[in-house]
Amino acid sequence: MEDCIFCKIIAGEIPSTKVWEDDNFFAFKDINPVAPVHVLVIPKKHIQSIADLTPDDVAVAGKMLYAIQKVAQVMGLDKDGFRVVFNTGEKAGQTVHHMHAHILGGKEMAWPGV
Ligand code: D5M
Repeated sequence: MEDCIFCKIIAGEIPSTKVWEDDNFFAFKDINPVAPVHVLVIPKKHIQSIADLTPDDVAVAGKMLYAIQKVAQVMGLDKDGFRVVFNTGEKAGQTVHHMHAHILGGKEMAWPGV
């Protein structure tokens, strides 16, 4: 999608630190990390947010969880644990309107964290 920074990252038009990719997803380091490991996983299809999913997106949404598992393994987080965050909409603090999962790890985390 035009003017979407994450679509431009997928297309290689904006540089990123890629950590993993397959046919449907792209994962790269967050530019403003809030944990020792902070990676974003995005679908290559432009979907604005969880709130915008349609029935046609159900397969990609399910595959995204499995992609998150793969990225957590690549980043060495699968043994100690990791947190997955989908900020969805303005009040949740979503600033980039291309659905993305934050994978956070490499430290002890408190809960609840809202
Ligand atoms: O999170 C959007 C996240 O996207 C935020 O943590 C910064 C990150 N971001 C924005 N631009 C870039 C680029 N160019 N590279 C890497 N990371 C980036 P949200 O959940 O929407 O608040």
